[in-house]
Amino acid sequence: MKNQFDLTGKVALITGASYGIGFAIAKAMAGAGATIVFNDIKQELVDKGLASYKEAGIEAHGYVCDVTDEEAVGNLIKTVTAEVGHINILVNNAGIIKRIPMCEMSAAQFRQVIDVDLNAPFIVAKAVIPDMIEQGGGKIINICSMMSELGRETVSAYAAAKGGLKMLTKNIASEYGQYNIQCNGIGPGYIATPQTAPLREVQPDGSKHPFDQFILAKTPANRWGEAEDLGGPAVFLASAASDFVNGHILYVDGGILAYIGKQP
Ligand code: NAP
Ligand code: GCO
Repeated sequence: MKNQFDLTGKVALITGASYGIGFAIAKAMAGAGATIVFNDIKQELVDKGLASYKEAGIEAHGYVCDVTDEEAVGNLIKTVTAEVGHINILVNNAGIIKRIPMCEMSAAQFRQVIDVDLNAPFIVAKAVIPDMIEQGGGKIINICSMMSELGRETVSAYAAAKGGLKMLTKNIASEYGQYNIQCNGIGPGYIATPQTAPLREVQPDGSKHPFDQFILAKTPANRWGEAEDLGGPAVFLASAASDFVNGHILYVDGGILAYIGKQP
């Protein structure tokens, strides 16, 4: 039987994938046979990423590109298509968070988060879709969040962006499904990466950060996720195994969204 999860011959562009979730997804896709292309905002991060891929035995192609810059993204897609090949899989992974109480947040700070977490996935998706249509199809995976569904103190811009990204996902699926393009989201739970490091810092007295304890209590799996937990779901959504899955958000959260919380 043909392996439905095989990505041999596919080119995958994963944004912001020098480390963290993007890197883990790229590693899983490379394991399934895909050629990996990634970008990051600075040359030093691309170099760091290239070294990590090499260490993992992966021959990745790294480029400097700010995903919020429409012209730079257009040039990136042209360059990748010429140097590596047609992009079959796009993972909109690059993202930022600002944890600031809403009434203390400036409009400029709010816009910056929306720009990276919502406008950029639109910019990159729209840059790859025409060629995917010409190639007969493609896969787009948007990295959403628990905050695509839930709110909490200090993350108004992030929640607005990730909620918007969920709906952009559904809209891309609706608009381009007829061209054999599947656009789905992955909603990671709380994953141990640099982005969440401030929430896991050990306290001066050696105890766990209160937020760390809060997340463990909210997660039936009773642990933080590892970036590697997202590899399998990403390969599924990038492969023929998910050819009739479209506009879906796959939450990979150890059960957070299913759980009312620990009884007192
Ligand atoms: P991370 O460790 O902060 O990595 C994000 C990457 O995106 C970094 O390499 C970052 O570069 C890059 N990036 C930021 N702005 C960019 C831009 N304008 N252009 C190009 N690259 C840019 O984050 P992560 O935890 O791996 O998260 C990856 C994605 O998953 C994000 O979309 C995040 O919101 C989402 N997510 C994370 C969690 C979690 O618990 N960690 C949960 C749900 C969803 P710099 O280092 O220069 O900033
Ligand atoms: C926060 C966290 C979250 C996670 C993630 C959850 O401050 O609440 O950073 O937003 O990063 O997106 O899925």
